Amino acid sequence: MKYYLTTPIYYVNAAPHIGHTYTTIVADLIRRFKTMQGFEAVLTTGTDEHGQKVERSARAAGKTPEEFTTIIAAEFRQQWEKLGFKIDHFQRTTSPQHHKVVQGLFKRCLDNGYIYKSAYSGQYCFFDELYVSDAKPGDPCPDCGRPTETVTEENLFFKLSAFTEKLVELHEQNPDFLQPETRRNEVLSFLRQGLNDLSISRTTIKWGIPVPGYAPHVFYVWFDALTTYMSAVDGLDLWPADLHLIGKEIVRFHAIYWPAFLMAAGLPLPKRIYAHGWLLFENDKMSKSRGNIVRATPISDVVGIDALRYFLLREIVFGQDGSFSYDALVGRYNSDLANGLGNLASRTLTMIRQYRDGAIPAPAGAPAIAEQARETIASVIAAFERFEFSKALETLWALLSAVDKYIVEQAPWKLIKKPDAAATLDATLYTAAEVVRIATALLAPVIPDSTAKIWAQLGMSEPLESVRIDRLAWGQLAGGQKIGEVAAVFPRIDAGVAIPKMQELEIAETARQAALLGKAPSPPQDLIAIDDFVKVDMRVGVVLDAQAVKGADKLLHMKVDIGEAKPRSIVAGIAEAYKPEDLVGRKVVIVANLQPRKLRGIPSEGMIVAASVEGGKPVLAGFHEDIPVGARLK
Ligand code: ME8
Repeated sequence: MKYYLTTPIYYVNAAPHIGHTYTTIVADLIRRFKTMQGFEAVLTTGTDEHGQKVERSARAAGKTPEEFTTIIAAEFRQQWEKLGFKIDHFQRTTSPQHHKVVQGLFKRCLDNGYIYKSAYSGQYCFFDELYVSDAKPGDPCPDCGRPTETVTEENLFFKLSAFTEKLVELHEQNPDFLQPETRRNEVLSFLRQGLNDLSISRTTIKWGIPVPGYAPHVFYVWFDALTTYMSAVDGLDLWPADLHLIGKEIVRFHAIYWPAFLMAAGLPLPKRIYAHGWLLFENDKMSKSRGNIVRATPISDVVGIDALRYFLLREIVFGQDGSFSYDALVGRYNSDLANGLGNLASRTLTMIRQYRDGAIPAPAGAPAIAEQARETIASVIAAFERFEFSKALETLWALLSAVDKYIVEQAPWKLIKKPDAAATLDATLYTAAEVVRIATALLAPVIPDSTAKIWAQLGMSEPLESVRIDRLAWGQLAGGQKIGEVAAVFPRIDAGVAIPKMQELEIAETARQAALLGKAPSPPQDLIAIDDFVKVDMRVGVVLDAQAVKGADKLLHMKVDIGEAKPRSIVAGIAEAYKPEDLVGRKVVIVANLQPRKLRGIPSEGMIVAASVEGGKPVLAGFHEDIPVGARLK
């Protein structure tokens, strides 16, 4: 039985970052999981290479669109290879075979009467030579900020409006077609407002697939891009896809346009679309413009791809937005992988080596643990099926904790000293080893490299990838099996060393990718180390008294209590923004370890912290919640 799944095909006007990696990790996980369930699982990803923006990026890089797209497509492909993803088809929209399939799909829609010619009016930025979709007359160009102008050209239109009812029916009758539920509700409420027809060609753009019989029209990006899912497996009997994995911002294209195109062409629809949330970086949305994008390879170079895979899948509830941070990544790794699974595996195997000469004892297990393991197998598989990865991992770790506790209670190191406790010791070691085996098999789709190592240490002869996860049962670990060499699979990570290293590699990787895109690297920021920051002693203070300073319009002289024996005398240039009487009793922030100086003859023993914009008045820093005087800012 086949299981065909896809990721979005990524735009080549940016190089791969952790957001693209996130979707691809999940796709790789599902592919591995389905394979372990006995499916012939096939994964397609690729690159979206046409359109005006790509044409412009190529020009900016001093390359032809062909040269430019080839470089960036190769970059995506190499990254996925380096990260160990099992990709079956990497489809580029510039491949001639893809062109043929797009043109074929168009022909079917045309023959079925769903295509017509009409005038298209849209907002256009002449400076950037770019159509700005969803803009109104006069709206600024999102790239350069110049006002857009309305232009009219003849386009080919797709009769999307004819599919409103059918699409409502599709989503109403198949709640699984689009998940999670929130996305489905959004799409249904959008559909119920009715759909407009869709322009699917352009004559102003050169870099695209020619519309057959309508030169000089080329396909507008989405008709071209979505068809990749079919063109990648053309003639392989894999359509319809079982799953399209996407990010939530492209739901409309996948859950409305794509099924409508396929309905118009009389072709089967994909079975399921799952739209996940966004990855935020330290609580801010990752985006190119914010410059807060992180790349996966510097992380995998330092802590390994499995650390990143585990973190993203455990920390983020799949479907919702979630944050990435280096601290959280290292924290999760140390607590769950190094101390959790890694420690359990090495402790168990070391005891088998020491107490039983490296041979797994005969099957006999603690009934309570065996029962929990049986339930865990069922619920982890069910959670994977529902794409509830964090829940699956949480359930599995509950089993690992139960075994840890069980080992401590049984205390094999004491049992070994009691001649009549041999059977109990055997049962204890078997129970622990069997849980390690089961956990390793269940985790293989999530952390394939590390589980393969643990599998080898357990002495298993069957390759891990060929284990049938759906036939996993308690008691399959063979007694007498000789374990392999024991080594730590998840050595503890020192955050103080690993995080700066990842950040350093990230800077180098950003520069390398910028060069690839033909962009000048952004000027290096003057970053300070945490040690520099902690030198600044900032304290919460309360203003006890404030007076104007004679002959100085801007200055106020304050007495500020910062929790010391004597209030500080502070002179600050805030008189234009604050009246002295309004300041008394107010909590403020003071830099307490500045060298004292005199202003207009008055000693100033610190600085009051305020923010201002160029030419604007200062605004004092303060707090929404109460905080005692003297508290230090960190
Ligand atoms: O939209 N968090 O390509 P794209 C989570 N070419 N996922 C993210 C992410 C983030 N911060 N950033 C990117 C396109 N992604 C079109 C798709 S499909 C026929 C055409 C992932 O390069 C996520 O899967 O902008 C998102 O949908 C996709 O990358 C967008 O990639």
